Order: sequence, then C-alpha cells, then structure tokens
Amino acid sequence: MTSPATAPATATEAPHPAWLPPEAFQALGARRVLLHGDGPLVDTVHDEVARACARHGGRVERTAAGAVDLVLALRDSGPLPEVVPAGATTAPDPDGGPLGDEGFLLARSDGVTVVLADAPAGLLYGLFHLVRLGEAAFTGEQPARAHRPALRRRMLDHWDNVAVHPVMGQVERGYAGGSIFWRDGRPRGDRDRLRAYGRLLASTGVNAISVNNVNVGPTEALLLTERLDDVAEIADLLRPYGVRVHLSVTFAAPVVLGGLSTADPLDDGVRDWWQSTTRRVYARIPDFGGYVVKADSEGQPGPFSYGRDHADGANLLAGALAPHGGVVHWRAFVYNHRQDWRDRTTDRARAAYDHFAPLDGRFADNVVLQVKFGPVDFQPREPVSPVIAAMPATRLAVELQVTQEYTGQQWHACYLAPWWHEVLAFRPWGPAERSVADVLADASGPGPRRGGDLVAVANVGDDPFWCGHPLAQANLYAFGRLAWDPRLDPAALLDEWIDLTFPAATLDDPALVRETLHAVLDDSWRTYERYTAPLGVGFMVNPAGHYGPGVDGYEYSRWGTYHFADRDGVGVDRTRATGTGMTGQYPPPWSQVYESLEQCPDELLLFFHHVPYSHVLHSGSTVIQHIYDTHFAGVAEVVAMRDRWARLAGMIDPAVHDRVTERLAEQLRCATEWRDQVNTYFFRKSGVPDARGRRIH
Ligand code: GCV
Repeated sequence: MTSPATAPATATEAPHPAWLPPEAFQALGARRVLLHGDGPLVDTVHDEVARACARHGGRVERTAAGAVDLVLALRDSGPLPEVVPAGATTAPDPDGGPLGDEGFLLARSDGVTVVLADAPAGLLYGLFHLVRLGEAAFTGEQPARAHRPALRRRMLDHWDNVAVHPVMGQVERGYAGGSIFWRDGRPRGDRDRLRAYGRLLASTGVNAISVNNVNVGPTEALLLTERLDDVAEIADLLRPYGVRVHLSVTFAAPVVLGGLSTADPLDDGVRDWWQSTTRRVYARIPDFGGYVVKADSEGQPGPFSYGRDHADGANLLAGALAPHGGVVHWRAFVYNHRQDWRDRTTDRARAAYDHFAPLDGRFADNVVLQVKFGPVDFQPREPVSPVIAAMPATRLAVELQVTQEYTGQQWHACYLAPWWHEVLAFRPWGPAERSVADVLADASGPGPRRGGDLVAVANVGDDPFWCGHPLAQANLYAFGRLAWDPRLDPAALLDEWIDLTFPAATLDDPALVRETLHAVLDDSWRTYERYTAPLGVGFMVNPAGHYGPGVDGYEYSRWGTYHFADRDGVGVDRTRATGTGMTGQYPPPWSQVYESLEQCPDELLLFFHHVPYSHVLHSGSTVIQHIYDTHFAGVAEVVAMRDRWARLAGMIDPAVHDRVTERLAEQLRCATEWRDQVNTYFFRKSGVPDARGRRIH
C-alpha cells in the first residue's frame, strides 16, 4: 500500500513560511543596525535586515551614522566601525582558532550586539543565529563566543526526477507533492519558491544540495551536459544563501551522453570525457559542488561491469573534479538486490562493509564515501553501520533520511531528531572513544582524510506546507541544526523550531502550544517504533510503497530483508558463532556486545539474533509479550497525540491545525492496522496468548 496522496498545490498558493515567519524577525527588525562589508552574501544579509526593519520599525545602514544596537561586520572589510565597543572585540574567544569560512563571533557590550565574521557566509549564519535568539540577543553583557559548524558540508539530497518516473513518480520516496525543481520533464520555474527554500536551508546551516535523484534516468542524465543551464539556474537562485549545488550523475554517462563504447574507469578516453565534461560544468557554474553517484546498486551502472572496483570508479570522477575544488559523494549502498531467500549465507546487512572496507586508503582526497547510517536501509531502528569504524583513511559522509520513507511518509508525526542524535552520539569503538559525530567533525580525526559530511534525503516538495505534514518541518529544521552542531539536544531543537514557527507574540497561550507540540513530537519516533516492526528486525512494510504493515511482504523476496519468523521464534542470526558473522564487522566492544545474547541491547535483539518467543528481554518481558505490549501501547500513544492536538483548535493557524488533524486521523488508522496485523501474525505463528487478555484477531 502507498500512503494517501497529498493534495496538489495550486499555482497561486504561497508556501507556508515554515520557521521563518515575519514575526520571527521582530527583535532584529526593531533595532538600529549597522552592516559593514561587501559582497553578494552580505547583500543577502542586508536584504533580510532591511525587510525585518521595514516591518518592525528599525533601520539598517551600511555606513555608521549615529547610535546603533547591532553591528554585523566582516573583519577584513577595513577598520571596524567606531561604534563597535572595544569590549566586544578584545574579549577573548574562549574557543580560540580562526572563524573560518562560515564561523562568526557574537558578543554584546555597552548596549551593542556585535556579530563578526571573516567571510560573508559567517555573517549570514550569524544573522540567523540572532533570529533564533530573538530578544535574548539584545539583553545584558555577553562575552565573545565563536560559533563554527562542526561539519564542513551539511547537505540535502533530493531524489527528484526531472521526468515523471512510471513507478516512482516525480519525486522518488517523496511525500510532499511534486518537485520544487522539476515538473513533467522541464524545470518547474518557480523562482520564488526556490529562493524561499534557499533561505530556509541557510537559516538551519545547510550549505549544499543535490538537485536530482541518485537513480539517474535518461532525462536526468542530460543535466550534466545539454541541460546544464537548468542546473545553473537553480545554482543562481540558491547561491545568495550560501548553498552550493551538486548533481547526481550516471556512471555510464560517457556511453549514454558521450557516445563512447565504454565507461571503464581505467580507459583514457573515458577519463578525458569526464575531465572535459566537468570543465564545461565549472565554466557554467564556477561554484558547482560536485557529483553524487549511486553505482552498481539497484540496477544503476557502475565499475563492476568493467571488472573494476569502487575506488577505481570514484577516483575517476574525483580526478575530474579535483582541479575545480569539487567532490564526489560516492554512495556505499551497494548490495545484491537479486538475492534468493533460500540462501542463508547472503546477508544484505554485511554488503556495504564487505564491498568498501577493503578499499580503505585507496580513495582520493575529494571522494566522500556516503554511508547510510545503518547497515540495511533507513529503518526506524538499526545498529549504526559498521562501515563508519572500518574506514579511517577515507573521508565519510553519513546519510540520513529526512523524507519519511520508512517512518510514516509524512502522514505520521515522527520527530526524527532523537534518532539521529542517537546515531551521531554512538561511539563505534566504545564509551571512552570518539563518536560518529567526532569522526565526521573536522578537528578530531587522526588520519589523513579528516572531516566528513552529514547528508540527508530531503522531505520537501511543492506542497503548501513544504513537507506534507506541517510537523515534518521540524525534521528538516533539526537536520540542518544537527549537521551544524551534532551535540545539540533534540528537545532544545524542537523548542527553537516552535519559537520560530509559532511566535509567542501571535498566540494567546504560547505555553499550551509548546507543551502540546512537545507532547505530540518528543517521543513520536519511539511511538512509531512501538507499533511497527519489533526489536530492530526491520522492514515488515508493505512492499508496494513502504507504507503500512506487510509482515511477510519481503519474506520471500529478492531484496534481502527477512525476519525468519516461524512457530518457535523470530529474528536474524548475524552472529559469528552460528549466523552470517556480521557482528564481526564491528570493532570491540560492539563485536562482543552484539554477538552475545545476554549483552545485546533489547532494541536490536532481533537484528542480531534469532530467538524463541519465550526469550526474556532485559526489560523482564518475553519477546512475544513485548510485541503485544508495545503494539497496544503505540496505538494508545497515537490516540493521546490526537487528543492533545485537538486542544489547539482555534489557537493556531487553522490551516496548520486542520492539516495535522487530518494526518493524525490517518496515523491512528494506520497504527491500528500495524498493531492488529503484527499482533495477529505473531499470535498465529506462536500460539502464545496475550498475558493481559487483550483482543488479538
Ligand atoms: C533512490 C531505498 C529506497 C529507494 C532508493 C534507495 C537508495 O532502497 O527504497 O527508493 O533509491 O534506497 O538509497 O538508493
């Protein structure tokens, strides 16, 4: 089953302002502002401040004339204006070090707030930081504090098709209407929406985007050559917000576009073709970001066809991009999607590690190996991918999914920041060692390839609320913020999003709105986990569209995602002792923890072990009783979410309230279906009744 369709946007409908409504600029817009510096991004800052001031009574100048409340200044644009108080510039920066291309320093002294940056993007990020702070940016004395992004590239991948795909539609795994870039084979041409999108992205810290699906069809392939102007137009619109454009390309491009007889990465003609093609891309888009490649995966072409490996393939494209400062995001999502379910020796979860770990150290410096956060496929619960610990000499990107393919398709309220936070905080080498976020962050890596990216598949379309579900905007917001600083607390990020999206000044009862949004969203990912596949076993989704239950939907399929439930038990044996050996892909302590039935965390038990239904979890419950309990609890939690939300009727924008109400009704219907199908399935398999005697069908 596929999720219900989202109502199409009308041509005239302006999109919802998301977390940047005019009221969010009130504190900034009421000030006397001096802006010091030049350049296109500084002009963007000027326009933002000017618009806010026009609405809220302040003023902005580019040369000092009288008293000011706020100075935004580029440090290298001549001497700082005299109105900058000495205290703001001489105060020590506790973090030390240069601000870099995107950092900024914030201080407040003698009644003047000061934002200093060494590069224009820093001023832009400083501006949006002030917006988040609101009045707090203009109170008291504040010692200088440096803010820098932890990760150099914070990127969204759009799986948008230029031409409508017969099965996947305009946006693969898109749940928010059509594409904001493309429509029926042509550019959509909605420049205002793209500008607004760039602005939303910049305000969270996102600085890179890819504009087409990683599954590259014949029309999409042309973006690299004869339809490059379409890409250039998007780049022009996003550039003022510091967002660089990347392109998904097909590995077979030399054949399908260049007319060559081969795409062999070691062929001189192929290398020349990529170099000259890439040169033309940079001549047209000088700040082009680079290529994204899905190769030898789910039918996409790749180096295996020529007997070459993925280092050969990635380095070919990296070589073409290197002279121009571009990067290739080479995806590690490579596995056999034509498996035989009878063959227990093939384990899809092993595949990325088996393919890529032996290649560590062979990738060029401008290759970023893009690894899905878990070993299978964006499930609501998986262990962290073992590839992350296995490739110290490779630059990595961790890939998340903001689009809710497996988490309710933007019909279910499912705030994903707590899940991403857990992934980023995971310590692959044990509690005293570096976290995933540390591996990606610039400063902490020991190897030559320091620093990596955080990438996510976008959840945005031409829907008036951008994301189908208005509350799914919180996921987009939180992704950007976590990519800027992975240590941020998901609940605090939700507060930021609430403050901006639902400004207190526009509400009669802001406390109730905040409390309700927390009640609905804080635990919503765990609620989703409770009513879907149990204990990390994954999938069990309807294969047709990945929406709703299909317990055996993939059990006998070629895709390699099985749960092996029988009358005695359930789960995948991935141990070294008796299973596929995948536990051995982890370094200690996790290789032992996951191998051990006693130590394996409950939430991942069925990912790593096949156990009888009577197996007792750390929680004290048996597996079968846990399945029943969590499924009843999950649906009860959705009922509570719906009832809480109903209390906001008449208190917020009715369009938002109605849309969320509609979605919660569908979430409840679907969660009930999940509960009843999963519980009935396991009751029929096991014959074990619910200890609490509830109705199972
Ligand atoms: C773009 C999953 C999705 C596919 C997606 C693929 C990928 O398998 O269901 O739609 O293809 O991941 O990440 O490449």
